[in-house]
Amino acid sequence: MRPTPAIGGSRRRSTARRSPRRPPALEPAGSVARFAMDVRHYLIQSPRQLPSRYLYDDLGSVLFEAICRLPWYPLTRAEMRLLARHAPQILDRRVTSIVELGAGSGLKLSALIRAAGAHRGRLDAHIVDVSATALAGTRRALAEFHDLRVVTHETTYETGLEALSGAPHARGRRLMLFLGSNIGNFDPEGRDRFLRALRGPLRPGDRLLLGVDLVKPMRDLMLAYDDPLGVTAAFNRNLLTRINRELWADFVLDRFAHHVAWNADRGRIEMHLRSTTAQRVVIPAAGLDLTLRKGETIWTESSYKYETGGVVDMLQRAGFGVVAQWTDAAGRFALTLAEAP
Ligand code: AVI
Repeated sequence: MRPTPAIGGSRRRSTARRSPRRPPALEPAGSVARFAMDVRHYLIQSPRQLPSRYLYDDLGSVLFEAICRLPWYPLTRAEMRLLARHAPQILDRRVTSIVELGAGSGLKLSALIRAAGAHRGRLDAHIVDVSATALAGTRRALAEFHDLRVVTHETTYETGLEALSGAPHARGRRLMLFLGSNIGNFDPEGRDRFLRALRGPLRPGDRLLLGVDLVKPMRDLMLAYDDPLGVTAAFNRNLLTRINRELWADFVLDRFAHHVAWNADRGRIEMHLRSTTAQRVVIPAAGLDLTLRKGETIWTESSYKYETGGVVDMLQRAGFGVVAQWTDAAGRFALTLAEAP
């Protein structure tokens, strides 16, 4: 499961509020009532939008795993290679506890542990994810390491971080992992807030490993988010299937096109669903009856891309010192190891 980012600022041509106030969080994240409340809140914004965290129902999570294998989405493979190459430095014997936020399939953590080999010592691993399916997959991926104690936390990052700040911390270094460029799905304000929250439970000497996708030629970015196989389009449109299923809506999928744009001013890829015709959509469980114009879009995700220096700056602003930064040979992706001073 991915992070729970707020939707980013509005598009320039819009007169919309930049960061719509979130609806009150009376319902636990993950409940259908909360989903209904968020769908209502965000779909009546201008421009219309939906929080990207809802892309990851069971099918959405599988589609995302498929995206990670696409030749046009090199991020995951680049990150895996960097993790394997630098594992001995990342995971030396001083690390006694790992916290991974949003582990997905657990394959990255298992690759890191395997590559660290004899350089590592005994470890506890705390995995925080809202998806029970993702946590089960992570447990399976980590089962081969008999000396690893795995504790799963089925909750949001925020609640997981709060729990960890109160938890007793064994001697040794805590290493927090926030990989896959999940940070890219936060708007800049939310990102800075979240990095400060990550810093919160860390003691001096504890570390954060942050995986971030870098700015690259626009053609590569467009292919990564609008792949020729249409997997990303399916991932995007599946959100409408989810709303139909969970909130009894009547979205007709083939009346919405996957639309991707590179917003150079803000340094982000935007994913939208564009209404291909004038149409009415009813979402009974969200109390919505919408009239969409032909060409009107629903903004479903922002994916910010960074320069290596920008990553260092954002970590320093959040109270970290940078220990090391590695990029792949093509300069498309960066892993940054930061430390709480
Ligand atoms: C999870 N997140 C970092 C992915 C990204 O690249 O923003 C989600 C994704 N959206 C479309 N393709 C992949």
